[in-house]
Amino acid sequence: MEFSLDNWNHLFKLDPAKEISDEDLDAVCESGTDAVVVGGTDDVTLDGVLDLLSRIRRHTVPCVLEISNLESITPGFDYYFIPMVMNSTEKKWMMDIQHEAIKEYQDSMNWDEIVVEGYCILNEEAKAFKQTKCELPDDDDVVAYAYMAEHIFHLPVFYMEYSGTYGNTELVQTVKEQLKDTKLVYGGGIENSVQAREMKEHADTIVVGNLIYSDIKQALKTVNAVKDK
Ligand code: 1GP
Repeated sequence: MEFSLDNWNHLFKLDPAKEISDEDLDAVCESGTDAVVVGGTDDVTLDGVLDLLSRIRRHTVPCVLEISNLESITPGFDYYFIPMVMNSTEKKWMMDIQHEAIKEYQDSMNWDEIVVEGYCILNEEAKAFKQTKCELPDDDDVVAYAYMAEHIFHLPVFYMEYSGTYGNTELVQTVKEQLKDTKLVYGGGIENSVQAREMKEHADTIVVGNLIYSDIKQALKTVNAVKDK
């Protein structure tokens, strides 16, 4: 059976290009989060990914690689997330790099461990937005992308990516109302438990990234904020 995010409410995302102390990394892994995702945009190298993998592996928390580039793919993770950037203006980010990856890795791909994410990047300032040459969709566009993720591509996940800025809760709610089988993941700018709880009202799963590096104490509190619900 293909893996689904059914019971995952909270994820921490660690960036292989950023430094994290053992103490903070241990706290993240032991926080009660549902999984730790390794993923980033700039300077994601195999060395950086392997370093985080080996350190996270000292703990029992599930460990996910969100694939940024072909060079940094490695075995050893529990799950692999494959983004397809739906609002990119270049086919490359929706289709071609995934195609390239399939040609190279098809024989070793285990679909019990793979989740394809329909990404919609909604912060123009985000590195990923610029790198993947995205176009900022209006609200109706976003809802239509969500519809396409579910009904055309049958993707298990639609990811509203506001990386670096807190998103529009009303739009997250509207998108959630649109989706039936496809899970809604929200990520971006969560700075405290109130925001974590607010986004979790609508999204199935929330992702906390930057806050780990800017305020670890607040980051850790977002786990229980979401689990209490
Ligand atoms: C980034 O969606 C995640 O891919 C989380 O965003 O880093 O802004 O928390 P932040």
